[in-house]
Amino acid sequence: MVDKRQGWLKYPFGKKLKRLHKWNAWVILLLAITGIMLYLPFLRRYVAPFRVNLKLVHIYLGYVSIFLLLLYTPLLTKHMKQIWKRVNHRNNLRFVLFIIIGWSVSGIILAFYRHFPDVWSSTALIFHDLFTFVGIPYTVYHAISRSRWLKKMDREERKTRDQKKNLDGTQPLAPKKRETLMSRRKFIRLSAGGLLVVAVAPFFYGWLGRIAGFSGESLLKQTKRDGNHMVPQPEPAPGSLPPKGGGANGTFRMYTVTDVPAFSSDTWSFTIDGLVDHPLTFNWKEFLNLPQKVQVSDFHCVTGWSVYHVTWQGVPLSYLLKKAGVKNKAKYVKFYSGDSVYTDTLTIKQAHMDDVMVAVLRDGKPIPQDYGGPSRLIVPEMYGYKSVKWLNRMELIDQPWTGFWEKRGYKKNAWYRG
Ligand SMILES: Nc1nc2c(c(=O)[nH]1)N[C@H]1C(S)=C(S)[C@@H](COP(=O)(O)O)O[C@H]1N2
Ligand SMILES: [Mo]
Repeated sequence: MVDKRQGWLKYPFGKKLKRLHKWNAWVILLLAITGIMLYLPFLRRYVAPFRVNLKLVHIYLGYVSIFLLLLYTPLLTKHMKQIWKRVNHRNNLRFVLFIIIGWSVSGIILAFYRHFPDVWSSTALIFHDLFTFVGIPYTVYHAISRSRWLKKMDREERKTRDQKKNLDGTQPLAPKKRETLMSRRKFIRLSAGGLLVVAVAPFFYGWLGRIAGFSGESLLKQTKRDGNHMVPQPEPAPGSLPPKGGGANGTFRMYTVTDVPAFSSDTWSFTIDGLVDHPLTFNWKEFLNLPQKVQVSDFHCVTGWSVYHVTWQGVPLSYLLKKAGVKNKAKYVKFYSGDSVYTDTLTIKQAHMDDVMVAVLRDGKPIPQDYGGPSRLIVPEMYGYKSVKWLNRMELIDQPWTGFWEKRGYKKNAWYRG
């Protein structure tokens, strides 16, 4: 009988495995490249113009990877049986499957973050990172240790040694002793593994530090490293220290699309201008003398992470708007960052929401320079990209203005649930 099946179905088992292995290698490589580009903090500003599309590509590659996994599933049992006796291969397969399934599950939660509780996506993001920190070095190691040239080197080394021995008239080596002949390959494998661990360790340490909320340096050192020199420091109001929210639960991922700007109370100023009755400029001391409020709120970023019960202290935006006197013509508030690049807007109505403020204290402490200190906008009802860091100017305008991330594809509708 003629086999009428076409393409994939017609392939013999071995060929299917080989094909899947090759495709999987390519997809994982592309996922790694796009994923690392999305992750690395110092690439953020360069990736910004195409970040939204890059993320889409990463997600679609993820679907391809899941599709390959589905094609592989019917072959799994036979494949396992085939390699059962080779412990290394067996463990490799198990580990690779574990990583790919981990990537897939956490990836799907992240891709559909709006449909899951936010705790899911922030947890999924941590696992997605974690699987990457283990999976990528392992894959690279796997590629090196199983590479053709290493196998070839191994074979040639063995051949020459065997030949030598035979010329001497001695017996070929017993299989057990052969192990020692692999020293060169083993050496390369070990050093490759070592180098990989050394290369990834600092990134992992940085990540772990940020996730677990330790950064390998004491709070005192951190404060000293802080490039802002603001005198005096804001006075914590009751409820701010100790934070009435009990202290933030979760960690902020430090995001910036510029170098982190530094400020000093000698030169820092805060301006409200545009369509207002009284344009205002405050120096640091004057700004701190404005009435402040303490508030507890959650903070959500579209990349999947959330921080809960953050206690903020700052000047309510509605107070600033009232003081400057918003003209009837004004429709939007445009926010400027002291990094001179980042901007965003709110409608006048949104800007009057109760919990929108220019924060100066986070959990009772001055906002660190990296996280927008000395003063940042907080819009808890919306995704984090509205919360402009290093905020030092508000302009009242009558024409719409598209903010930094909205210009680059983020949704104009930034409502967290809505
Ligand atoms: N000036 C400035 N403000 C910014 C950003 C930025 O890159 N530059 N990133 C925004 C985004 S997308 C988020 S999620 C939050 C992150 O705040 P964090 O760096 O304190 O975690 O800041 C927002 N404000
Ligand atoms: Mo964000």
